[in-house]
Amino acid sequence: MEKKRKVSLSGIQPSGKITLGNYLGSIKNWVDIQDSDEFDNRYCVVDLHAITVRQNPDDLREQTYQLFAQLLAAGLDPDKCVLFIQSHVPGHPELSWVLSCFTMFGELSRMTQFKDKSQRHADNVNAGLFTYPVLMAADILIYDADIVPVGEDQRQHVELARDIAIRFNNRFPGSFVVPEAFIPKEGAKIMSLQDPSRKMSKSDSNENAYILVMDSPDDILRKFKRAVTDSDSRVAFSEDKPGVSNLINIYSVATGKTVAQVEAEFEGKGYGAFKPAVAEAVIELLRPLREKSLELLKDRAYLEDVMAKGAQKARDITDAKVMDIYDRLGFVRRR
Ligand code: ATP
Ligand code: LTN
Repeated sequence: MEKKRKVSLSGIQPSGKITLGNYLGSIKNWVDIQDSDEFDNRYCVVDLHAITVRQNPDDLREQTYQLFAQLLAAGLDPDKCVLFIQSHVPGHPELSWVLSCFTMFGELSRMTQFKDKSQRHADNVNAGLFTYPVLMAADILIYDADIVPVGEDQRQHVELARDIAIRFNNRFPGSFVVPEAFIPKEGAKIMSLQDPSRKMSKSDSNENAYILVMDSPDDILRKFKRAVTDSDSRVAFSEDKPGVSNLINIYSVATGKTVAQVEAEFEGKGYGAFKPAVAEAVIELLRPLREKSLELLKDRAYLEDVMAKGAQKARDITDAKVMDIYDRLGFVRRR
């Protein structure tokens, strides 16, 4: 009998335009995991999560198309992975309700993303923002995912998904696989170019703080030239030089060189040479992605076709899982 492969699942919100941080911290790893051929892969655009903060409907729809095109352009292959839009698969919110009855108020209150976002959106601390991690747990557990490739900031949410799975399994043994976060060593936390103590975030109000995957080469060069660095001009990785360390990290991931190699390459050369080199490496890294995305976006019918096929594959898996969980809970079977 063919051995069952382990499952990798992840999601990304269409809450804006994606940054270099999103690409290096998550999407690039999804593609690497897919290409390693060791896992069954499921990746989704989590539009249900995006409405926990107010979205303009036209923008949300457009951002969803754009993000979907970028995932394909980055190398996700619909023949090798199940790629879909979360709202096309009703099993996710169905399971989310069930899991919310196995999640404690206190657990959700401790989530740092909730605390953070409820401060940033103080006028709209809605229940969805609070139960966001439960829907994320449903995204993960419904596929019996073994690994969840995400950036460092999502570790706490994956831990909660584990706790929920363990609690459910204690009452109904063997219901869910207990997942693990899969966080890359490099690229897991790309920092803001304007304030290297904060992560690069697409919702930053200062557009010089982030590089977008769709930024033009001129914009990328300009933003790196303006990046905040430190008072001396040595290209060296150290805790007291967070600005230049972030640039070294980016250059290292973009070129595949080690930190030591990067330091050696720019020994005695200073930021004047280093910043344009980082920009150049990132421009070349993102160029194929940007060009392919623009091409894919011209053919909406093709994108919609890929979305529909992905959703169908996802529903085949999730409908059966929801039935199994409903049976365990004691619900009368629907026909
Ligand atoms: P927002 O700014 O709207 O909160 P975001 O930029 O944090 O959004 P998400 O959609 O929440 O993006 O995250 C998508 C994925 O990208 C997650 O796996 C997350 O861990 C990863 N990620 C986000 N920002 C970074 C970053 N600066 N460095 C590395 N990974 C990141
Ligand atoms: N919370 C994540 C997005 C997300 C996710 C998921 C990631 C939603 N569902 C399931 C991994 C697995 C974020 O904000 N980046």
